[in-house]
Amino acid sequence: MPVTKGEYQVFRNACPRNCYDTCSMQTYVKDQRIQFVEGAPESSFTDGGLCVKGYSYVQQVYAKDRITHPLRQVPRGSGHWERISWDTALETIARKIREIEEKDGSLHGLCLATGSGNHGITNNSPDGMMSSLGYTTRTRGTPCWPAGIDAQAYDMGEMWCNDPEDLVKSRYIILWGVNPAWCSIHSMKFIYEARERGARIIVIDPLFTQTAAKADLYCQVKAGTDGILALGMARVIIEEGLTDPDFLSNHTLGYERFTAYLDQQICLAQVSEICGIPESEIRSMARDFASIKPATIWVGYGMQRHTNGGANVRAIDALGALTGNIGKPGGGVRYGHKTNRIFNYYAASMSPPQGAGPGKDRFINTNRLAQEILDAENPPIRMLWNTCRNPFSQDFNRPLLERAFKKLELVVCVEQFMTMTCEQADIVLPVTTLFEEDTLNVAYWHYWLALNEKAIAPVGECRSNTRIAMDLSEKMNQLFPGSCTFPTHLTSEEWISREFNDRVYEMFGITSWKDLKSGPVKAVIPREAWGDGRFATPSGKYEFYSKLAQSHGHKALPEVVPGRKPSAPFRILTPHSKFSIHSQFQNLDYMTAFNPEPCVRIHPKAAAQKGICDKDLVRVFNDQGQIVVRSRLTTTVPQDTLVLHEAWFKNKGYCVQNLVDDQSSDMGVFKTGSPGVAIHDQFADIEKISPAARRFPFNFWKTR
Ligand SMILES: Nc1nc2c(c(=O)[nH]1)N[C@H]1C(S)=C(S)[C@@H](COP(=O)(O)OP(=O)(O)OC[C@H]3O[C@@H](n4cnc5c(=O)[nH]c(N)nc54)[C@H](O)[C@@H]3O)O[C@H]1N2
Ligand SMILES: Nc1nc2c(c(=O)[nH]1)N[C@H]1C(S)=C(S)[C@@H](COP(=O)(O)OP(=O)(O)OC[C@H]3O[C@@H](n4cnc5c(=O)[nH]c(N)nc54)[C@H](O)[C@@H]3O)O[C@H]1N2
Ligand SMILES: [Mo]
Repeated sequence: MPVTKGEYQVFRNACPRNCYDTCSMQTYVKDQRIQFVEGAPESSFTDGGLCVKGYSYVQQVYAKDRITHPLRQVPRGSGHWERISWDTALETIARKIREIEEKDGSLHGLCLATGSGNHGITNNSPDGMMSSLGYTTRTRGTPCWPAGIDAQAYDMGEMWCNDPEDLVKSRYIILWGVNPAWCSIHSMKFIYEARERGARIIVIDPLFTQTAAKADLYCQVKAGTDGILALGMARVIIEEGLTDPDFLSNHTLGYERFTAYLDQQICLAQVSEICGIPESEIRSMARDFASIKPATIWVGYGMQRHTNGGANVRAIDALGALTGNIGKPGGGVRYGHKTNRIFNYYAASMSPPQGAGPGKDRFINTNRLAQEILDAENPPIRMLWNTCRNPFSQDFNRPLLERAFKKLELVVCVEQFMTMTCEQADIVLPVTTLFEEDTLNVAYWHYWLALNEKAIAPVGECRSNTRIAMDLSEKMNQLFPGSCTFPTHLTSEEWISREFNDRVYEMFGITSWKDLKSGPVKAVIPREAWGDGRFATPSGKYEFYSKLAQSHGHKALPEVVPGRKPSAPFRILTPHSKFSIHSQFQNLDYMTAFNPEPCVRIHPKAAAQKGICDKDLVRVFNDQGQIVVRSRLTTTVPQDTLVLHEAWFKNKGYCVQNLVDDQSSDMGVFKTGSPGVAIHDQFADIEKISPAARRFPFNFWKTR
């Protein structure tokens, strides 16, 4: 039973967005309606506060345009929608699945595309649903962080980092290609506290972000050159004798080779020219980083979304090892961790039905969905089950995606809103929000675990991902007995309890998952990441020289790898926005009030050269496509760069993926199964739209 506070019933919730902060929440319900939400006070990370998106949840749940019943569109893309019953929707889907199996003799023609829409642990059920039908096609990988994960795995054996709450112990903090003031606002308080205790804050980012505005030193690196900058710093640290000899001799491998490489190949004058930072600044940053202890680097996911992103992260890691900051309180090279992924993932792990025979799933690169659909054959991908993902807004090479979707015979989209992807679907199934289901959440950054309770009944006919899987299983078995093993009648309590095991209880210091009803709990952390100096690499040491990396086709040392060659005059960056998480939230009225229109940010000097003034209607274009949008002149962006934040502005036709292709980054296959994607190695040109051209009706998103 929820706690009663005055006139409210108060429920425990956890924000399931794909976000560093994964906030523990409390939800206030009166008359079966959510009245307001707040951050849970028990979590010292969330600390009673939410971000701007979190506070707008109430509006998201009750939005007038939320999809609340199943819909069918005939023909696909026509906008002719009709309301259908769940029974009709599930039967149509079940019959199609059977038809595919009969036609192809396998279910590889059925593809599950999942994304980061909801990270609740029992929300892995779509995966389980596929396994319970047989052997299907699945997307594998992630757009977030793969290159950096592999880089850290080569260097240290695994991605692992200190509790972000220990940032307060740092005396020197480099925020390298990360923008927590927008993307992890709860981390900022630890950074501020560190500064109050005397720490210096450095931001390295091509954009002068809101985080940079709070820093003591801002370093405007040229995008994709972070590796060279780090190696330049490494050279200074070694030359000036500022390394940690004990750490190097006891806990590292390949230091001599690394020094030899730096001696031979790294010249500070060149470094300065390539990355656009004065030599004196590189020297002083290197000296400070090496001599002020403990020092830490937070490596962001933004900076590894390059064709050389993994190599760049390896070069940055090396700074932590050279100075012996790794394994220390307030130290380390922080990127993320998966140490709390020790649940049973029961919802994801189902067996195929009897008679499915031997077989295996077919995997496709999640970051190249369009190309993979086009390439798949024997059998082709016939049906797409799209859930927790909005490819038409978030996937790469949108024109190609349009072509790929034409190949599909049935597209099912499980959604909350009529997204750009729903517009390309045959059937849309309405899904619950976090407040309408029970689940659990952990983060990839902090170390808290929170229960998410069902606070209200599902809005309209919405069903959770898990309920949908149960219902499809029931329908499959009703029509084709024995065709699906997914459980049909588990209660949400049973789903949750099946995720727990003794390791989880031990890690979080609880004896029953029901303890979480009294509030979130934090993992008992015995020591800092790599605090005992033993690494998970083949040698057990920090590997400057990684034979494993070499065997995977990379350089053994963290060497300079040149970035992608520009194919147009401007680099385009499409980073994450304060007002949205990807395609979510910006569509709400609250957000439109703060951030009414998309724009392209351009430096005034570049704008002058192009004859562009503030708020002009401009066309940003490259070989792949175009966007028509208003300009915003700002000195926060470099002169050779255009910035278009990714987000779904409803009815504005704005989609950055018209311009962003699916070029892979260098690493990611080792730990995530697919390479990352070079989201920030993209190029375009810009021109003002003449008043004459404006008279013609302009389709904002249509490609050339
Ligand atoms: N408000 C909000 N919060 C979010 C998200 C969101 O969409 N909105 N998304 C969540 C998710 S899924 C993720 S993966 C994380 C992402 O979190 P971040 O990695 O912080 O995401 P970005 O803002 O895309 O990129 C961070 C910074 O990297 C910079 N950058 C790009 N290229 C380079 C480079 O070559 N070198 C350097 N030094 N910097 C570079 C960008 O200019 C940007 O300021 O945030 C999570 N939190
Ligand atoms: N150009 C450019 N592209 C990018 C990025 C970038 O920086 N620049 N960032 C990339 C990154 S890091 C990421 S993580 C991806 C994110 O891309 P996606 O994974 O597509 O992320 P979202 O838009 O947050 O969520 C997808 C959909 O899930 C729905 N959803 C929410 N809750 C639920 C639920 O419980 N069930 C179901 N079925 N659906 C739900 C939402 O309504 C939303 O439409 O985008 C990537 N794309
Ligand atoms: Mo992400």
